[in-house]
Amino acid sequence: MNVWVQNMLKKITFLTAGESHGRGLVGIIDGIPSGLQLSEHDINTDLARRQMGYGRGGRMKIEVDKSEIWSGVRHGKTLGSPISLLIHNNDWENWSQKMSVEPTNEEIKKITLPRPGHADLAGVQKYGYDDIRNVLERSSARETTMRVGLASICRKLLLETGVEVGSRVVQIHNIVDESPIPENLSPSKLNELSDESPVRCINKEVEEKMMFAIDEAKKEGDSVGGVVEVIATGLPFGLGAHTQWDKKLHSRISAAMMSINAFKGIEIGAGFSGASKPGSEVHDEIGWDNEKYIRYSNNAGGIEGGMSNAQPITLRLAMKPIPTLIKPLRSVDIATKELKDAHKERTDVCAVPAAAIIAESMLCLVLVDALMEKFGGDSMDQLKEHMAATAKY
Ligand code: EPS
Repeated sequence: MNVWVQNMLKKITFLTAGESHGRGLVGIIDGIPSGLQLSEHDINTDLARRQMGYGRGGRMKIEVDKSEIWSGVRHGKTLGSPISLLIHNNDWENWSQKMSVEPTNEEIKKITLPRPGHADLAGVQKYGYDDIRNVLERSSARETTMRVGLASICRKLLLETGVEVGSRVVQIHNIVDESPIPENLSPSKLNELSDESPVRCINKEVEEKMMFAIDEAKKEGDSVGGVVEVIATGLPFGLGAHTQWDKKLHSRISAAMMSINAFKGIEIGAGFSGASKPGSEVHDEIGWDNEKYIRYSNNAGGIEGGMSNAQPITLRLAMKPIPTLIKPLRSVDIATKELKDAHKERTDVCAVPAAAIIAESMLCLVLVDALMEKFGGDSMDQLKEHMAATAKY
């Protein structure tokens, strides 16, 4: 790679391809060490989690996302070579003409009414298209399916090194779950609880209100956003570095998170609430328990000076409401310049629960990258030996 190209990932590389209503999704991840046990089932478990959630539209009834491993794994273990995945779109059979690779004689209606908040208008202006479909197919959150697929490989690696990543939904529209994550609940246990909830909220009273808010939005032809919380535990000191802007762990995590469709904000630890407090109330005091350093709080969210500090990493991510509205906003026809309502089609009212899984996935990718950067190793055994020899907790 050109050394002048700054990449927020240092040791692993991944790429996804695929249009929302094309044949399917393709993904490659490179840099995963050899000897990691991996099956299609591992990947499909996370894909199924991403498909859940109250407020999804008709599409998720059509798709049953299953990944095929095309390379990089032999007899159930990674080879250290690029791992490639393929996920078919079931919906493709309904779109084979509209999304045909070859020119088609069928008349395909162009989409000319850009949706405010979507990639539509900026995309057609940028590429010079007269059909918004050429933009919306790739800007669709369908693409995140493959990110979750590839990241599930990272999640497996993390679990083998004692790192767990979990999430929950803490806000949908204006309904907020103020309760903290119960003490001593591991991220995996948190996921078990959240996955049982249609909105991934672990507070039953709030869950009901969140579902009601989604129902109300649906009745109004509207959409709602929300906030997800992501947590990672079991990390050693020193992932990331304070020495350069792109080496800082929180800049790498933030870049990954802000790449998720409709994500508009990130808080690390106390986040924005810290801005209005004095330093004495924000910074986490240091203690010693005769074996290791302890902290009396975790307002830093597990990262100080751009490095992990062996505390849980805690993040909150804000997702805006989905821009496709059944009761559309005002727009302009890009063909005629007439004032008209924006394009509407089948859509989700709320995708916040699914977005929590995508946020977990992006964190898994960044954490594996940072782990490989610090400890290295061509095989899982080497990585674990390096960690056993030098990791401090
Ligand atoms: C999306 C629109 C909907 C969503 C889709 C994202 O799809 P469709 O246009 O086929 O109804 O369901 O999300 C997914 C397909 C997915 O897998 O998450 C959009 O426009 O972003």
